[in-house]
Amino acid sequence: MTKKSINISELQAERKKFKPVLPDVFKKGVACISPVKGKTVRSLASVTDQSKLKEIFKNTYGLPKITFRKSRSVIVFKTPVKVAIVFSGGQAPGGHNVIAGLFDGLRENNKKNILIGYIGGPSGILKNKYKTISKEILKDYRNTGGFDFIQSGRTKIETPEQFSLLKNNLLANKVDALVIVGGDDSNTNAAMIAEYLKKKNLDKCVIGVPKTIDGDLKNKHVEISFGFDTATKIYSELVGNICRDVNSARKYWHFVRLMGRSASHITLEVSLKTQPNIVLIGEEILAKSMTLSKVVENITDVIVKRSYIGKNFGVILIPEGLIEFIPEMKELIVAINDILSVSIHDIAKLNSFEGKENFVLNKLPSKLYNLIKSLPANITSQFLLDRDPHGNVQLSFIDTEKLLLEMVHKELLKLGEAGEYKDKFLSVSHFFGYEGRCGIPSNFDANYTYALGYNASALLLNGFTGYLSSIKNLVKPPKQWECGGIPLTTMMNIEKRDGKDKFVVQKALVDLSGKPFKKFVENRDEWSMTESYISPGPMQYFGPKKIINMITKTLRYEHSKGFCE
Ligand code: FBP
Repeated sequence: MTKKSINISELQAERKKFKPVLPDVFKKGVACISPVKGKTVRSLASVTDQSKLKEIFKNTYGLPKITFRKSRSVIVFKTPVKVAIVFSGGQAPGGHNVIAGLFDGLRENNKKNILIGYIGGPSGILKNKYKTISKEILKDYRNTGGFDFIQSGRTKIETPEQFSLLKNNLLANKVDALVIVGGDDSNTNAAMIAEYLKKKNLDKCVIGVPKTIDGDLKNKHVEISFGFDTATKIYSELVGNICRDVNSARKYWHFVRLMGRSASHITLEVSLKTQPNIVLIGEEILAKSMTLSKVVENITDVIVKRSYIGKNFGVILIPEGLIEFIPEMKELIVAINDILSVSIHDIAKLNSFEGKENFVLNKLPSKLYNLIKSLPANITSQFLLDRDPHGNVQLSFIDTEKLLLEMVHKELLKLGEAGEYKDKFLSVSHFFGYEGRCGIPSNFDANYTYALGYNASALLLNGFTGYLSSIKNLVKPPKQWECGGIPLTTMMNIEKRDGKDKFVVQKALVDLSGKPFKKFVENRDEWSMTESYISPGPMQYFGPKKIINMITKTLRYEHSKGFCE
């Protein structure tokens, strides 16, 4: 019986023929490279935190940076290896190409090398649910979006029992190396697993791969996480279309919330590409310690000013993580988190959601109680929904765009003479999130993810553990990309989680002194009053190189020598 292949569109069928470009260093395969060990990489943590970090990661702290160079001698890895890959966290375009790159790197080296994929994220490791990956079944997934080949999940491996189960399952399956594809939390987990296995004297490698559409897994060693490029191209197309619609009909204000659980990178990139009227950047709001009512006041201000000149329309972009950047709202979320974790058993005994809500609200200090009560009732409930396994509030379920819209509306009604804005302020709200996570990867992401997977095979075949697969020089064509590994522990710092200090891979927020943000600031006043909209159109896979190989403005500006050329 022949294996049923998956349903694919005409575009995907064509896209299957795309051959990702490998960096030149891998021209002759994984066998013809040599890993050059650099100096020990300085950790991003503070000096005091470094000694604590050293205590926790006794076996994997202080490793050198690895850079791969072409080598004349051929290293043959004779003993076949068995490698497992797992997706962890939210989907991001290009995940399947990480598998493809890893698979090809392993197989080109030794036909007997085996790759398995744990199903459904880290819980697949614990349940020992996996599939063996063959060239045949992989072929329909090359250059496709989504994580559906092996799926993903958010289970966090943290208890001693879970670590022991993971170890036993890796041993039972004779897995030599584990590749964890994830964001900051998942790579924190990868670092813990690498340390744990080393401590147990097991010769097993753990390699992380930087994934997240949010673009917040970045630092001086990681230029960007995969998926950000494609997701922002998709959102920019949608926002650009809305801008054009707004400019055509001239009757609505569109409030658009964009994904990005913490950092506002997605919103910043989309705004640079589409030039809407109002853009909120969470990091700036935090730096200016703005209250929710100040944010509302600022938006209202622009709406009124535009209204004076007859422009009762516009587009406003809101980052998903905004709420946590408004100090008083953050305080509220932290207080709710604390109540939820301290009173977990009491809350579990309550049957209705209403009962739980009242229980939590009544435990809040009066200032925070009044704040939450000032929000629309349906939004209040969203603050109490379950936290994710990493203790984060699930911001994708908080309708910030509706919250702001309602508050702005109220403000306008107060301002206008008897119902002046009643007919003038017509609004529409949108949330663009899940729409961007599984798109067919852009050329950049297809190449980048393939290279990340291939590079991971080079790291683990050379016996490295506790490293993040790292590809740099991304503003250059893929052939010139630099490949190697960065110790995971160097990317960690201390953060408060569930009320406790935890070592986690540091999240990168929008840098307010960085070039992308400065470029935005330079232009936003003009964008607010004019219709400077740009409609970038759909992402292109075929056509002029300039268009199909376009990288994000964020990456381009961050690595430009002058000011944002
Ligand atoms: P990762 O950081 O795991 O890549 O996920 C990011 C993200 O897409 C956020 O932008 C969003 O808030 C969240 O996932 C939604 O999570 P879920 O898929 O669990 O609803």
